Amino acid sequence: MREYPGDRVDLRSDTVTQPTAEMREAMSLAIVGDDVLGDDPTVIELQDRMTSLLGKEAALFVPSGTMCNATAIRAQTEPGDEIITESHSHIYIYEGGGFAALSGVSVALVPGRMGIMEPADVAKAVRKGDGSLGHFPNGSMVCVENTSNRGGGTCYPLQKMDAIADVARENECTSHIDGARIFNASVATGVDVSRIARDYDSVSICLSKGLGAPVGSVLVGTSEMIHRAYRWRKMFGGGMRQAGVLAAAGLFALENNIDRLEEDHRQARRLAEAIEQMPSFKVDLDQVQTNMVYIGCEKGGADDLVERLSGKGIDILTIDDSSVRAVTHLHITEDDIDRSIEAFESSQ
Ligand code: TLP
Repeated sequence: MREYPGDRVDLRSDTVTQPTAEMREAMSLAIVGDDVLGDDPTVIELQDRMTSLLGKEAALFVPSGTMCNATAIRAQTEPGDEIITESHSHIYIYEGGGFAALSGVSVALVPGRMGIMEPADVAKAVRKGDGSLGHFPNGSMVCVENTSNRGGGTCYPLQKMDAIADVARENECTSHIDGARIFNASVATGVDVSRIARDYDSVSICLSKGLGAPVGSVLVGTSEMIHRAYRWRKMFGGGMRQAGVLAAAGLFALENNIDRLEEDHRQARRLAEAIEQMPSFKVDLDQVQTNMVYIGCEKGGADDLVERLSGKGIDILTIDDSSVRAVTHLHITEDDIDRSIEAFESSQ
């Protein structure tokens, strides 16, 4: 389905999706109020819907995935605490160090294989202030990213999710899922989102990635945590007024765009399998579990590859000097994948 202007194939991210005509119609019909005053019925409906989908007590609509994680961290830690997360997690790599600046916490990094942490490694990384003669920060929150973006769009096996939540609980830590793409994980593994999140205190979910809404994320968790998060959202500048226009896009996305993620996964797999055959590029097919394809190229060659593909109408993203990323989403057609394969082929 190509619903954006131009004929470029934009594989930089699933964040590039534009609202379709039907989604725009739903947005234009939204009944709105003032969400800071708590009376926007469409925002309330979206929060209620997410609460029930995730099997939690309450939810909060926020402008971005980054603010969703930041709010979750601020609401569940104290300055001087430490969060525990995977060494390539979005929270650590791509959120501007917000955990330190906005919450005053340090970070304990856990190694991952394809972005997936082992429960035993998480346990090893938890340090407690008590009993350390005041030496250690207080490890108080475990953050798990599912799917793992830098891991390649990989999914946590359910039993690992459960075991990490157990480790968190045993160590008196709260547990958080950066579930920017938790619906991709659910569709790929066949496990309901509420089951994936069952043992976790909080989950942040993006509507503006594969689900196709233009803006918005939702934080879910206990009523008590959401009550605290509400105040932090305000302080971080994320209190929005007639936000129902955006929430309507989110509701439309939940109604129409979850099952179709399977299509994105299939397209990513097709692209990955074709590129894997090309001698100049490296793709680890084990990593390709959802809508992402990480591609290795020669050292120092990533920018050059991005430029060559760009000249052929294909946009991808540089990750580091020897790797790039392509992400499928609801605007990418079979034909776009054929064009992309040809462009990679002729850019070797
Ligand atoms: N990820 C973006 C970039 O920031 C890298 C992308 O193109 O993939 N958690 C995860 C796992 C994410 O991948 C992202 C966005 C976020 C949080 C933040 O969401 P936004 O962009 O809404 O702040």
